[in-house]
Amino acid sequence: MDRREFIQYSSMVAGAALIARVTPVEAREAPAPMPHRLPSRRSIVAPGGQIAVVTPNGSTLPWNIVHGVKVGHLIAEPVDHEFAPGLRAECWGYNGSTPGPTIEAVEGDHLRIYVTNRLPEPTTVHWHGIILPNGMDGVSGLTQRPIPIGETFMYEFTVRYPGTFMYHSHFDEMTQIALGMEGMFIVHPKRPRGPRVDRDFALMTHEWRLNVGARRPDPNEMKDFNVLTFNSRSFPGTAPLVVGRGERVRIRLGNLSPMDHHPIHIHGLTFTLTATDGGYLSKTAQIPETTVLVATGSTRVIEFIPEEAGDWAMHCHMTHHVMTQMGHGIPPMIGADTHQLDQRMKRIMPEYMTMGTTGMGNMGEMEMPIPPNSLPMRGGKGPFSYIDMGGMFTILKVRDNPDTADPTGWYKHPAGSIAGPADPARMKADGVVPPTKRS
Ligand SMILES: [Cu+2]
Repeated sequence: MDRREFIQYSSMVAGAALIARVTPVEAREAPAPMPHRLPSRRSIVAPGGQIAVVTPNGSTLPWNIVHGVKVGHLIAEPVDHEFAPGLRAECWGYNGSTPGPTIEAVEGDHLRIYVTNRLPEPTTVHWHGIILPNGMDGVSGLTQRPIPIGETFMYEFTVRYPGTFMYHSHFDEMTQIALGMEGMFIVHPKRPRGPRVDRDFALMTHEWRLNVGARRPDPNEMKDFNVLTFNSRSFPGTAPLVVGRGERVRIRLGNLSPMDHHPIHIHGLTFTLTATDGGYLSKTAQIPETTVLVATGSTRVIEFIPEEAGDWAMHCHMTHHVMTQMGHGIPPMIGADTHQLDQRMKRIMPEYMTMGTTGMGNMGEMEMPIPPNSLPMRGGKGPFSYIDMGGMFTILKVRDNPDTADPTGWYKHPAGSIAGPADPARMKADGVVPPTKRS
């Protein structure tokens, strides 16, 4: 790194000023979202035509059926994880991923799950929300001794109640959960509850502290999380959810963030809360909402039937949870007079300019000189301009032909249905007087 680069990096990281070479976003193609790993057919996995749960950017734990017992194997291990193109980190997870594979069973199943510990310290697995014999609950020290490094323990229990649950480490929780040791645990009912759904998704919310340029998330962080994720992916690394207009869609949200709840908001529709980790809500208790608060340590299940096709935003509504790494720890510059600073800086760096004095809306699309292995302030490329949100953000793609739609393609809007510049004649006719332009 030469002196000029050093000044640029340190200015940004230390927050002395916001610096950019002014290059429009077109010069640097934003990575396309990951293709959606939808099964080609929606497979039936439980009685009454209940379909398999899809875990965007994730997978499902395979079972071996041995004398009627569903046998699975989780390997707790370090994972070289990609949050989004351009940002990788050394996380911990199960079977090569964080979150680990989604466990999917049917009410009444007898499960035998082996857990092999390939971490550099002991671990356990807690089956969060499942009612089972106490000795299978996975709490280190309280209900079992921790699984030593290199050993395999066996958990065995019957899933007596259906619902949307989770699993996670219960040894050195602060470290192991913060580094990604979590997964969804779904038990389909023997007798379907409510109307059949056409799509069923599982999304886990999480928050991480990954210092800019670092490779290891910091599990000691208590407040200032700078990588926010759905299924451990940050937009534009999140796979979109492709659904059909008029289909009934279920999304199972689980939150094992170290510290925060997440109000998850979906545009273009209203949904109803149909279940929590404690059970199903009766029809009269199913609250219609557009935002559902998912507390840490809980799950929330929502269902909806989208009536408007389009590309709809789905995101945490905490504004700092739709930012990425470089959006944290920067100084407020709005309204600052940086005239003198700019002149002085230009003597040593001719391309220098201060940013952010009129707001920060343009920051994402500027080509900031960011350190290797980091995400820019926010967002990714959209069909009209830069999408100003990143982090815990994904896109619900409502299509008339969801099974053949290109998950990376954008919605084609019918003519005349996009907001655009107002026609002065129309404004005049409507009695809208534009304010006099200030110079
Ligand atoms: Cu959030």
